[in-house]
Amino acid sequence: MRVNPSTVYLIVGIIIAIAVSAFVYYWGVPNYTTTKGLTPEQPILRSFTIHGSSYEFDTSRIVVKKDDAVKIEFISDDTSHNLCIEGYGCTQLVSGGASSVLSFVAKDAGIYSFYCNVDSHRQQGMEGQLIVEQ
Ligand SMILES: [Cu+2]
Repeated sequence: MRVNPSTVYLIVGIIIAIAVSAFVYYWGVPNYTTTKGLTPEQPILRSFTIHGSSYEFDTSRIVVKKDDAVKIEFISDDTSHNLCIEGYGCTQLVSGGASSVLSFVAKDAGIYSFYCNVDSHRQQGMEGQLIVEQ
C-alpha cells in the first residue's frame, strides 16, 4: 500500500501534539524561572556620613550607581544646617553636634547638587555633587 507523505506528516504531527498535551496535563507547563531559583536583585546599600559647618561640607563629591539605595547621615559641626539633594529632598535642620539621615534610591544617572538650604549657606560654599553612574 502506498501512503501519501503528507498523511505521514499529519499523523506524526497529531502524535506529537497528543504527547505534548499529555505531558502538560500531567506535569504542568515547565517553569524555568522558578526551577533556576532566580530572585529579584537587591539594591546595593551605599552609606555615607557628611559633616557640615559654616560654610562647607567635609565632602564635595559622592559617587553611587543607578538603582543603589543611598543613605546619607548628615552631622552639623556648629550651627543650624541641613543637607538637601536636588530631586531627593532634605534632611532635617540640625544644630551643632546633631545629625539627620536622608535615604533614597538613585533613580536616574546624572549629576545632582547637594547643598545646605539655610539662608545663603549654599552660596557661601555649602555645596557638593552627587554623581549617579549608569
Ligand atoms: Cu548651612
